[in-house]
This record gives sequence, C-alpha cells and structure tokens, in this order.
Amino acid sequence: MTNWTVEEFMEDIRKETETQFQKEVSEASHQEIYFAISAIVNHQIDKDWEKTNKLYKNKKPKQVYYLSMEFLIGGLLKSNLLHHQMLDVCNTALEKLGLEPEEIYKQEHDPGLGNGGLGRLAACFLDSMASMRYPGHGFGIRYRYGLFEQRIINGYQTELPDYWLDNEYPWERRKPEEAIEIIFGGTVHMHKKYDGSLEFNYENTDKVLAVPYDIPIVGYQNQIVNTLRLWSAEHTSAESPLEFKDYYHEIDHQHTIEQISGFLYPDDSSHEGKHLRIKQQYFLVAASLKQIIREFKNNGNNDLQKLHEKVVIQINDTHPSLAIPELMRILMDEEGFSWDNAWMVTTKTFAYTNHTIMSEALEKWPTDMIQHLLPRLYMIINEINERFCQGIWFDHPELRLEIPKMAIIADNQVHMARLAIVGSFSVNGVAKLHTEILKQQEMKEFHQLYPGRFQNKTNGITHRRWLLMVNPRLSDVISETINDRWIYRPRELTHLLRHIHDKPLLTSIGKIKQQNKQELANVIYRMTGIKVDEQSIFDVQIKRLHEYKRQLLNVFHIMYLYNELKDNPTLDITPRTFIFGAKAAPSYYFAKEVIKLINTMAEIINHDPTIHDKLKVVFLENYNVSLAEKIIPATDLSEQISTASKEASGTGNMKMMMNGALTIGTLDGANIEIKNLVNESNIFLFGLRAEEVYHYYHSGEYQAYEEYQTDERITQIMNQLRDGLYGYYEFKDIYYHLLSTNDSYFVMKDFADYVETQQCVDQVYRNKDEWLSKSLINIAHSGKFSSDRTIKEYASSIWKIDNI
Ligand code: 26V
Repeated sequence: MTNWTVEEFMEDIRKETETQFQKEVSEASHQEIYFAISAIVNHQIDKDWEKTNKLYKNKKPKQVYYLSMEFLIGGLLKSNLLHHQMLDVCNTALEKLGLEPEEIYKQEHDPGLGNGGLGRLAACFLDSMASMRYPGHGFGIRYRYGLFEQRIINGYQTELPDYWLDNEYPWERRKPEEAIEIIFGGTVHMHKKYDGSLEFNYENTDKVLAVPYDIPIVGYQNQIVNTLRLWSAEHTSAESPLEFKDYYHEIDHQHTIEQISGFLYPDDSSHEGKHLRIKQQYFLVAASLKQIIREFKNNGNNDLQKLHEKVVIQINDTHPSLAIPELMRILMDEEGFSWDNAWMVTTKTFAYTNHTIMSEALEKWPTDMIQHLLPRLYMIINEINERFCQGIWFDHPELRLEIPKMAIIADNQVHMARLAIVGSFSVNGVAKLHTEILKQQEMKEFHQLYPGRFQNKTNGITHRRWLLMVNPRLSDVISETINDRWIYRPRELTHLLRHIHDKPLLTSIGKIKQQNKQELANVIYRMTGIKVDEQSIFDVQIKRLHEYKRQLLNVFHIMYLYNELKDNPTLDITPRTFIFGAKAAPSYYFAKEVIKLINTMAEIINHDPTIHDKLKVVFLENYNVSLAEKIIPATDLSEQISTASKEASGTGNMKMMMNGALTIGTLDGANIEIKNLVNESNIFLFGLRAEEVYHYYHSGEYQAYEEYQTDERITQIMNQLRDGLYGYYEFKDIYYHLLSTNDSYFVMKDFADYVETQQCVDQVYRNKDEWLSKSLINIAHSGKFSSDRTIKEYASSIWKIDNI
C-alpha cells in the first residue's frame, strides 16, 4: 500500500495536469483536475490489477462470473481513492491547492447502466467480492446511453438521452485484441458425419464483434483488483461494409450493430423493442461464455467436462438465461459432447437469482422471434423443454397436471424463468419472505420437483460506499466509539449497543445528522429553489416509481395532512419535509401521473403561507446513485411502504438504516429481517401482511369502493383527485384507475393504519433522546446487511469458492 504525503500528492496533481493538459493547476478546469487525479489513481490500479491477474493465473482458483444486463456502479473516483487509502490525502491536497474536493468528485458522470435495485446490487456484489478477495468478475454491456436523464418540466417527467460517454471515461480499458465474434440469425443445416455425429453449419448469418471494455473493481485496501468486463458491439473487419451482398440487409445490419449496445432498457418496456432486447441478451451471453471458456482453456484446462470445477456462473434475473442453451450449443456443436454430458456440465455451472414476482417483469419471448434470431438455440431450447416435460410425465406423475404451468415453451412463448430454473443447480430469492413466496406460491410446482434447489440469500449493500464513503462524520464517530474494526467486520457495529445510554455519543450522532441535513438542504435549494427547515423530519422515499412501491400512499398521507392543516391551521404537528426521488419508465402512464401529482402537491403546499412551513414537499429530479449518496446520510425516516409480498427485498431500506434512519414500512422484503433485528419497538410497522394480501386476491373480499366511501379522509382525497385539487388540477385517471382496479395494491386499505403509524412517528420524533437511541440501534444492527455477508453466503453455499 502506498503511503502518500499531502505534498507528494499535490506534486502528482501538478505533474498530471501539466502532462495531460499543459496547464498549471490554477489554470485547469475542475474537469481537468478530475482527469488528472483519475490518472494518478489509475497508475496504482494498473499495478495491482496486473498482480491480481498473475495471482489468479498461478493459483488457478475456481472463478465466479456474475452475468448481468445492469451494473449501477456509481462514481468511481472517490471510492477508488478510498480503497487505495488515498482519499484523505487527496482531500487535503485539493484543499491546499485551493480546490473544493466535492467539486472535483462531482465532475464524474456516473454511468447509469442500470434501472434500480438489481443493477445496484450487482455493483455492491462486485465491491464485496474484490474486498473479500474472492475471484469474482462481472460481465455486462457497455450501453452508449444509460438510463434516461430525467427533467421535470411543468411537473411532468421528460426524458433526455443519457450520453455518459461525452467525455472520455477514465476507468475503462478498451481491449480490441480480445474481441469476440458473435453470430446471429441465418439458417442452420444439419449434417450427419461419417461417425454418425451431427454437424451444424450456418448460412447467411449476421456477424457482430463484441469488443471488451474492462473496468477495474478495486478491493478495499487489499491490492486485489477484479474485472468488470462490458461488451460493446462493433462490426467485424472480416465483413467490411464495402463487401455487402445485399445492400438493404447490410444497412439494416449496421443499424442493428449500433443498437445492440446502444441503450439500456427501462424496466417496463417489454412490449416494444423485444427483438432488440433478445439480441442484447444473446450478445452478452455469447461473448461472455466464449471469454469464460477461453480463460478456462488458457489456464491449462482442456477438459470441459470439468468446467464446473473451475467456473460458476451466476445469472442475475432471467435476463442472461440464454447462457444455458448457449453453453449446451458450445459443448455439443463445438466440443463434441453428447446431450447428456453437455446437460450435466451446464446444470452444474449455472445458478439463477430471481429478483421479482411481478408478472410483467417475468420475461417471455415469442418463439418465432427466438427461432428467427437464434435458430440453433431455439432447437436446443425445444429439446430441453421436450426432455423436461417428458421427465415430469414419467418420473413425477404427481405433477403431470402441472405441466402446462411448468413447460419452458407454452403458448408460443419461451418462459425464461422456467428455463433458468431447469438449467441451474441453484435458484435463490433475495430475502426470506421472497424466497418463501417463490417456494410456496409463484414457483411452487418447481419447488416440488426440485426441493433442494431453492435457497435464500438476503441482499446486502457495501457498507464501504454506503457508510464509510458517504457519511465520513458518522463513520469517524463509530470508529472512535468501537474502534474501526467494523470496516472489515461490519457485524461489529453491534458493539454500539453497549453505548446505547452514552449521552455524548447520542448527541454527536444527532449533530451529524443535523449537518448532513444541512448539506442536503443546500442541495435541495440549489436544485429546486425550495428552502427546507433542517429541524423538520426528513421523510424520504427514493426508488423507481411503481404502483407496487406505493408512492401514492405517501402522497395520500401528505394530502391528508394538508387537508387537516387547512381545517385547523394551529394543528400541532412536527414539521416535515417530504423528499422524493424517482424515475418512471417512459411508457408507464400511471407512474408518470403520480410524479405530476407529487409536483403539484409540492407547488400547492410549498407556496401556501397558511400552513407556516409545517409541510414541505420536494421532488428531486434525476434520481441516481450520486444523488442517493447525498440523500441517504440526511434521512430521518425511510419510507418502505410497498404492498406486502411485492418488494422482493429492497436495498434502499438497508442503506438508510445504516445511516441512522428509522423505517416506516410494511412487512415486506427485507423489512421483515430489519424488524427481526431491531425489534418491533425500533421500526414503524403498518399495513396488510403478505398472507392477507394473498387472501384478498383469492377471496375477492376487498371492496375498494366501500373503503373510498366509508373513510371520510379517503373520500375527500379521492374527490380532490377527481374534481381538482383546491380548484386547480385534477387527476381523474388516478381516481378511476384506483377504483377500476379495485385498488389492487391496497393503497386505500392500508391508508388508516399508515396515517396512525405516521402519528407515532410524529410523537417519537418530539423526544430527541428516544429517536436517537432508536437510530443508534438501527445503525448497530445494520452490519448484517453488508453485502460482505451476502457474498460469503453465495460463496459457501452456491458457488463453493474460497477467497485467495
Ligand atoms: C425487468 C425488465 C423487463 C424488461 C426490460 C428491462 C427490465 C429490467 C429489469 C427488470 C426487473 C427488475 C427486477 C428488479 O430490479 N428487482 C429488484 O431487485 C432488487 C435486488 O434484488 C430488490 O432489492 C428489489 O426489491 C427488486 O424489486
């Protein structure tokens, strides 16, 4: 580990600015300083990267590959500095040079290569693997456009393209010499060879080149650097555009190539662009598998029969599950394996994680599309399906009637989740409740068939980014109190419980929250012009906008409070600032109406002098990882209010708890596990339980219309939506949607309990000591949710890998 002095670091910044830009530090832009510092860090990284690769080459450990269509890695400069023990020195050096460190760090355009939880989880996992010395790497796509940039115009979401590569991205290394050719489409011809084996030849195929861009994943102060390899689609040199046979086809193909790594899909757009999405998925899978096998062979292994002894592949949701038939194809068509042998190796290599039970997110691809794009893969999927269904028919007659629900190909669609379950040796959910729901409800037939295959791995977050990096003041106080071993062993945060009556400690935790709130208040003011009261409760809901996450329930509470205050302006309530951050998928009309509603309420409430600043509503546009890093340390109350059973885990809940927020939530996802740790007195629970939700769905007993009519508070709110808020705006579509779907996410049903629970929050917040000790208890138990724990569980019970 390098120990730099501040002077040395300043000198390096000077040198880099001089060599890169021929400028003095004082003349350089913030952007140029950012590039200069990145270069300094990169020199260090490259040394460790090479060393790590050599280490793996010599020791040849079993490797894990995490295949994911999304990686939301966030800014890397600050975390790379931290992981190289250079952050403090760099901060001081910058200050001495007359620069504000945060101004430099915010130059980084964070790569939005993910939608939300699933992509951020992948990034936290990479961080934990490197920090705990596991040989684990990511494979993904280098989208030229990440998730859209959100602008709020007139209260509405508008989407702008996110061209994150406008400047050079200093963390990636292009490796054209390791590019891989990928084949799409065409027709397959089968030939029987003299020895009776089959040979497959392809005609009129389209070729695409997958060019790797490697991003270093730096372990925490341990000299390990793993790799995140992102593939970019380019055209092959063999088929230069000048040699085309069919002009129109060629133009089309060039266009497709540009599109393959063109942009990231927002998570509900499964209707449009399915074709392209499959191409992206196959592109990722085919390139990654070729690379994995290449590495396996380069390591001196020539017996692919033993692939699973050296390689395990985790597929992140169903998105990469074409890897299963693709490995079958490679083993059979290119390596001469029999079906049975190929299947044995394949099903010992893959493990699948499910991240949602929402049916619209469970991928199903039209058979004709797959057949046309990937003719050979379709043959293999068909064969997998045939054998699978026959297997049930003959070996599990008790499940015969369930075959239509289990078949991989049904209703002219390929059911990717079924393919993933059948082709993997492990299937896991992401929190205890979610895994139980998979086993007992959503995938129960598969669980009957393969009872040993299902297991739980509760999600986690990297405490290095989400506490140490984003909340240095809190981290310091923790380290002063229980020493800094928690950084390596986050479970040791429980030692804070010994200090639960330590008044000065509680006071300084309170002060730190106050400082963080002040900083967020500044950000809010800069972004929106709204002045918020730092003494008010910072009540935060930050996550993708979706009906099941129930931002609408939060809005109902705000409308209720506002209505109360209008009736009685002297009403004694603790002042609150409601803070939202959320992107809605561009084609998701309902979600976008909710954004407009939030902004409308903000407009009305923030400008109403009669409520004396007791309420403020803030919608922060373009919610992303770097904004989350500013909001989370300043949160008092974490809103985790999904309809029970719908949120697979949640990870924002963990991040906010780790930063001392208290949770108001339903018994859903990982909230349940938070409750089990901190106990019911340190979390605000409300609402229907998952069983009750299922019960209402099955019995049809719930009548939303009655709820609307009987609870006067709801009647008033609903009528305001229908007729116009305080004379101005109307949200008829939300009103009709709730009634016509019979309030399928139970917003009205859970309203009363939610309001009552919010009243408890209001009361507890008035007692500073009580609030702070609950806050400390939450921090103390949050170590369990470090992704280090999660990764250890994956390593020992799925991957069977050791750290190096
Ligand atoms: C679906 C689709 C459908 C087609 C277009 C692109 C796309 C992208 C994503 C998805 C599904 C996303 C599933 C997801 O993000 N699940 C979240 O995973 C988190 C990590 O496990 C978990 O904490 C959240 O509760 C869960 O909603």
